[in-house]
Amino acid sequence: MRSANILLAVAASVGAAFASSSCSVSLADVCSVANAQAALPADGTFNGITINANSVTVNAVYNQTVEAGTNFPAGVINYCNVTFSYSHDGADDSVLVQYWMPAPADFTNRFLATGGGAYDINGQGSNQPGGLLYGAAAGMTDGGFGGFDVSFDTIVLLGNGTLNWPAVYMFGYQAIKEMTEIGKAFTANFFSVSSGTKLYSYYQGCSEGGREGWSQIQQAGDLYDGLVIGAPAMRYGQQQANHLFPAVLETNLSYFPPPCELEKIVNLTIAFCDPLDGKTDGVISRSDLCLLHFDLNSTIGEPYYCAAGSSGPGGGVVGPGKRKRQSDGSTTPAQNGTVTAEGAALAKALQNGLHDSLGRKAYIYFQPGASFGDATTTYNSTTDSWINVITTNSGEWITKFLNLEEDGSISLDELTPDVLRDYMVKGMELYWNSLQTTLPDLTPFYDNGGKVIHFHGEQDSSVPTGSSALWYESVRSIMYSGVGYNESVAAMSSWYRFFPVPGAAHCATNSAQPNGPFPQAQFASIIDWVENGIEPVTLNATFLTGEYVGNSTSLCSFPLRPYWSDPNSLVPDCVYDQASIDSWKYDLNAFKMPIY
Ligand SMILES: *[C@@H]1O[C@H](CO)[C@@H](O)[C@H](O)[C@H]1NC(C)=O
Ligand SMILES: *[C@@H]1O[C@H](CO)[C@@H](O)[C@H](O)[C@H]1NC(C)=O
Ligand SMILES: *[C@@H]1O[C@H](CO)[C@@H](O)[C@H](O)[C@H]1NC(C)=O
Ligand SMILES: *[C@@H]1O[C@H](CO)[C@@H](O)[C@H](O)[C@H]1NC(C)=O
Ligand SMILES: *[C@@H]1O[C@H](CO)[C@@H](O)[C@H](O)[C@H]1NC(C)=O
Ligand SMILES: *[C@@H]1O[C@H](CO)[C@@H](O)[C@H](O)[C@H]1NC(C)=O
Ligand SMILES: *[C@@H]1O[C@H](CO)[C@@H](O)[C@H](O)[C@H]1NC(C)=O
Ligand SMILES: *[C@@H]1O[C@H](CO)[C@@H](O)[C@H](O)[C@H]1NC(C)=O
Ligand SMILES: *[C@@H]1O[C@H](CO)[C@@H](O)[C@H](O)[C@H]1NC(C)=O
Ligand SMILES: *[C@@H]1O[C@H](CO)[C@@H](O)[C@H](O)[C@H]1NC(C)=O
Ligand SMILES: *[C@@H]1O[C@H](CO)[C@@H](O)[C@H](O)[C@H]1NC(C)=O
Ligand SMILES: [Ca+2]
Repeated sequence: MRSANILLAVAASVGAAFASSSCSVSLADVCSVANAQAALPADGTFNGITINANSVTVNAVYNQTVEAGTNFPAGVINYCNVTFSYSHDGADDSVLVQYWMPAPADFTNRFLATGGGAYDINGQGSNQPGGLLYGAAAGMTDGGFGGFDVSFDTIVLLGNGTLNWPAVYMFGYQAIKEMTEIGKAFTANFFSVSSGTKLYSYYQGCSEGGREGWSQIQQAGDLYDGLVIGAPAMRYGQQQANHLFPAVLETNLSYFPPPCELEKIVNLTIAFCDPLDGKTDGVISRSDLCLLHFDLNSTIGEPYYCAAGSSGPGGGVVGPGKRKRQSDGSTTPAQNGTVTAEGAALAKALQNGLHDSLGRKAYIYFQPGASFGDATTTYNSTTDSWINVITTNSGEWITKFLNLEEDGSISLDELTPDVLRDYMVKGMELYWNSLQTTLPDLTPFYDNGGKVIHFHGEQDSSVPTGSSALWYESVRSIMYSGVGYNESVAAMSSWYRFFPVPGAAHCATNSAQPNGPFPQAQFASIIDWVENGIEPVTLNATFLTGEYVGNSTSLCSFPLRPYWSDPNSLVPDCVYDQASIDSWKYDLNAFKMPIY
C-alpha cells in the first residue's frame, strides 16, 4: 500500500490546515484507501462483476494546472485519484478503472465518462480534467488490455487467425459502459449523494472517443443524461479501410502527386470558397457550396512552390486508423511546378469518394478545402520520385483486424477499388455488433430523456464530415420513419443536434484556416441542456486561434447552414438551403445492405 502511505502523509499536513479554517469536509479527509473501499459498490451490484477491494490505490492531487484545449478551457483542479480493478466472473481477467474525485466542496452531482483516440481506449488522464473543471467525478478504463497505456491493436489478436473477442467487445462498447456503471455507483457512495438527489451522468469524447460515445448511446442508452460527441470514427468497417482509399486511387490512376501540388489545390480551394459563405475571413464555412461551385479544373496550370524539407500540408493528423505512410526520414527536395490536369483529376476523383468498378459509391471523402492528409506521397531519393508506401503499421487494419495476421503485410498492387470495397464489407461483417457502431434505433436513449450534442470539423481530413451527416440522416429516418423532413428535424432537435464546425480539422483547430471557431465550452453546453433545459438552438463556440481570439460565436444546427448577411458580424445567420442539404446525402450503393 505504497500509495496509501503517501496519501496519509499528504492528508496529515493538508487535512489539518483545512480543519482549522473550515468545518466542511476536505479533499484530504475523503481521499483515503479506507474511504474509497467503503464507497465501492457492494458485491452483486453488477451481475458477473467482482471488484477487487484490495486493489484500491488513492492519492490526492492539488492545484494541477489544466491548459486550455479544444474540449475544455484552462483551469486548476484538485482531486482524489482512485484506481482499482475488477474482473468478469469466469473470465480470469482484470480491468483497471481510474476515477478522479473532486474535492467535496467542488462536487456538483456530476459523473463524466471519458474515452480515448485512435486505438487507445482512454486518454491516459488527458480527458478527465474536462469533468473536474465542472465539478464532475471523471473516469477512464484500460479495457482490461493490461494497463492504461496498452493500445487495443497490440492485443486484438491472440495469435494468427484468432481474434481476442472479449477485447473486441470491451473496446467496442462494454468497457466504457462498465466504467460508467461502476463509476456512477462509486461516485454516489463516495459523496453520500442522497437517493432523492439526481447524479447527472455525462460522456465526452472525440474521434475514436466519439465512436465510443455513440457506442454508449446505442448499447447503454439509459446510462447517460448527456453526451458531447466529436468527429466519431464510427461505421468502422468503412472508416478504417477508407484511410487507404487515396493511395489505392493514386495507384489506380498511376499518378503520385508531389505533396506541394495538393497543398496548392487546397490553397486555391480556400481562396475561391472562403467568400461563398458571405464573409471573407479565410474560413470555408460552407464546404457544401464549395463542393457545388468550385471547379477543380480552374487549378490546372497554377504555379506552386514548396521549399526543400517541407513537403506537403502541415503535420498530418493522426487519425483513428493512424497514418499509413511514414516519412523515410530523408529530406524532400524543393517542389516547383504547376498544377497538372492529372492532379486536378485526382482531387476530383478523391472528392467523389471510393467507387467500385461498376461505378457504385462505397464511401465518403472529406469536404473540399480539407487537407489531403491520406493522399500525401513519400519522396524516394533513389529514384527521385514520389511514391506510395504502406508500412506494416499502416495497413494493420487490413492485416491484423481483417486478415488476422500478426505480422502480415499488404501491398498496393493487391488493392484495387473493388478489393478495398470488399474489405469494407468484411469489416462490417466481422465487427457488425462491436466496432461498426451504427445501430440507428436509439429508442432507449430517447425514452430515458438523453441529450446529445454531436459536432464535427467541417474540414476534417481523417474522419469525413459527411460520415456524421450520414449518421444524423440515418437516425432521423429510422427514429422518425414516415414523418416529413422538417417535422422530424424539429422533433429530433429536442434531443439530438448536429453541429458542423466551420474550418475545423479533426478534433482540432486548423492552421490553414485559423479564423475558424471551436466549441471549447462544449461540456457547459450539454450541462445547460440537461440540467437547465437550455436547448442549444445554436452551439457556443470560441475562437482559439486567429484574428478573433477570445471572442465567441454560434454554430448552426444542421441542416441549417451558416451564411453572413452582415460580414462584420462574428455570428452567422443560419439558413435553410435545399441544394446544400442534398449535397450531404449519400447513396452508398456499392453495398447491398443499407449503410447507416
Ligand atoms: C493550492 O493553491 C491555493 C491557491 O493558490 C493555495 O492556497 C494552496 O495552498 C495550494 N495547495 C497546495 C497543496 O499547494
Ligand atoms: C493515479 O493513480 C495511479 C495508480 O496508483 C497512478 O499510476 C497514477 O500516476 C496516478 N495519477 C495521478 C495524476 O496522480
Ligand atoms: C498555402 O497557404 C499557406 C498559408 O497561407 C502557405 O503557408 C503555404 O506556403 C501555401 N502553400 C502553397 C503550396 O502555396
Ligand atoms: C520555379 O520554376 C520557375 C520556372 O522554371 C522559375 O521561374 C522560378 O524561379 C522557380 N521558383 C523557385 C522559387 O525556384
Ligand atoms: C476538367 O478537365 C478534364 C480534362 O483535363 C476534362 O475531361 C473534364 O471534363 C473537365 N471538367 C470540367 C468540369 O470542366
Ligand atoms: C482503376 O479502377 C477502375 C474502376 O475500379 C478499374 O476499372 C480499372 O481497371 C483500374 N485501373 C487500374 C490500372 O488499376
Ligand atoms: C526507392 O526506390 C528504390 C529503387 O527502386 C527501391 O529499391 C526502394 O525500395 C524504394 N524505397 C521505398 C521506401 O520504397
Ligand atoms: C503469422 O502470420 C504472418 C503472416 O502470414 C507470418 O509472417 C508470421 O510468421 C506468422 N506468425 C506465426 C507466429 O506463425
Ligand atoms: C422546410 O423548412 C424550410 C425552412 O423553413 C422551408 O424553406 C422548406 O420549404 C421546408 N420544406 C418542406 C418540405 O416543407
Ligand atoms: C461561450 O463560451 C465562452 C467560453 O469559451 C464563454 O466565455 C461565453 O460566456 C459563452 N457564451 C455563451 C453565450 O454561453
Ligand atoms: C471581440 O471581443 C471584444 C471584447 O469583448 C470586443 O470589443 C470586440 O468588438 C469583439 N470583436 C468582434 C469582431 O466582435
Ligand atoms: Ca468565409
